[in-house]
Amino acid sequence: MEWWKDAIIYQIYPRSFQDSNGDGIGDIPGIISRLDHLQELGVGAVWLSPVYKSPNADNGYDISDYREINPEYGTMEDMEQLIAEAKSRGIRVIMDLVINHTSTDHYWFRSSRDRTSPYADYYYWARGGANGELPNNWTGFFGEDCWEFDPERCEYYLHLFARSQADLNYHNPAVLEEVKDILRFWLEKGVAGFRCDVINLLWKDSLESSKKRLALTGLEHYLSLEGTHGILRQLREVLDEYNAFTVGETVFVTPEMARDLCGRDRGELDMVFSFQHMECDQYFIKWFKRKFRPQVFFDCLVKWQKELDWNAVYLENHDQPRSIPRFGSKAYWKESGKLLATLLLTVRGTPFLYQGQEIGMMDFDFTRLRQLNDVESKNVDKVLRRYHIPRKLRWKIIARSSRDNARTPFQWDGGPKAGFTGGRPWLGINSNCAEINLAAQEEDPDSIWNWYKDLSALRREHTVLRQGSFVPLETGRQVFAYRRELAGESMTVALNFSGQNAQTACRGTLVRSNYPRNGFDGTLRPWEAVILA
Ligand code: TEU
Ligand code: CA
Repeated sequence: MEWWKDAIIYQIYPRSFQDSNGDGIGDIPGIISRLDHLQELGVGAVWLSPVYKSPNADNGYDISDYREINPEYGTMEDMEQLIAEAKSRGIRVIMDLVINHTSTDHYWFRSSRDRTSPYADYYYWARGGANGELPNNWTGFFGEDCWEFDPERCEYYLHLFARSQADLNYHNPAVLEEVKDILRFWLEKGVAGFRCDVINLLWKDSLESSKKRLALTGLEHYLSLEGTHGILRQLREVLDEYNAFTVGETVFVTPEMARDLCGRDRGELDMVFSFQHMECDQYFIKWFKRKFRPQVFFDCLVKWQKELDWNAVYLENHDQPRSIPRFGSKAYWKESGKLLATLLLTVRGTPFLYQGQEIGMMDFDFTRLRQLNDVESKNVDKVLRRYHIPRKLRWKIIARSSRDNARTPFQWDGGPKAGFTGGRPWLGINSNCAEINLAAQEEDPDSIWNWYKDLSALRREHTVLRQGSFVPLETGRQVFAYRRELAGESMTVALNFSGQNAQTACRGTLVRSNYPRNGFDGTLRPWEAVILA
């Protein structure tokens, strides 16, 4: 059995986890000081969002040196110490691998501006039209054009994300060799694997214009193409030398595409992050929100459970708003937080838990754009302004979907700086930290934190919760129920995604409920989660 089928993986957004030196920025020594917290939670691995050298246009997803630690996060010695100290607690370290693009500060890019340099073809360079037209009509992920003119080279370069994130050109085999070396560098240091950023976009088949779309015109020229599969198989050869693990972040992936990316016989990735269940409250892209429909969500989860034998499961990450206000209920904060925990830790697959989720952290309480840091939110504001959308509406659209919702500092205690820093935090701390914080929840046996710890232990105790098959039972308007089965043992989970009582046909001996009760008769209280044997 692969270790990652037994583990819970915890995502750390280093900037917001724990500051150790009072500069207001989370760092690696801060992470080391909190390893006991992760051990208590029973996690088998941590995935670190990027800690490489970066000018932070996109908080580390714009890398300027893959072999250096960004000084604000610490030193290479700190990183080595983190790997060692985590290991001594049975925790593996997974790095974020961002290889679709580099920062325009990377020396590859700087050299690439010179057409005679060995790096000249490391990126997608193209000429525009005679009348100042861009090389093609593609549009980027962050709401801006995806071409930028470089006065030195007198050509445009492609950037699917921010202007300072230039896409690497994998038609040039030297680029892949560079990436392999980077993999070896980190695997030699003892990291267990990689979370591969937008990995299904690597290969662009041509730079031709496409049919105009509402968003992301050009997508069909780079979404999960054969060229990408070839690259992944070559990377796998390096990864296999170290028995390393990979999870791909794969935007717009369908189950069919996912099977080609992480099927056991493919020799590519081990699992992928699907986005489909995160799209149940939106029209096409996240800026067009609609009411969350639980049944659509359940059906989507069931579809993925059926179509893939194994995959990553998640409800939060650093790009998504928090899960309780989104899929749960503010009024039933504690109950719905525990219900979502139950879902995450009892469906089949490897659960990924995002920092703060284990204490039920909520979306930010900012009231104006000025308080945000996210490059995506700022770009989208510019676009909306271009369409003369009034300020109030712009803010409403951005506040609901901004990635900064999940990026506010971790709330360790109820103090004014939440135990995150002694200085001025890089991003505002949620004022609810007086009520929602780890210290308070440690004291309270009935807290979300203790529920996570308890379920994590339950999962370790019962093989059926990790390895058992998934049998869907009910996907109604309120109730999601399923059974896990393994060699005669079985466990049933029933979840009420509503603020009203609900009926389920599930019966059995009560193992857990997020309400105090002795037995179970089929009536679920508001946002109740039960596990039955
Ligand atoms: O995200 C890729 C991605 O397509 C989206 O999640 C995106 O961030 C946005 O929410 C679309 O509306 C990955 C990283 O997770 C993200 O933090 C980076 O900004 C992005 O790639 C570029 O590296
Ligand atoms: Ca710091």
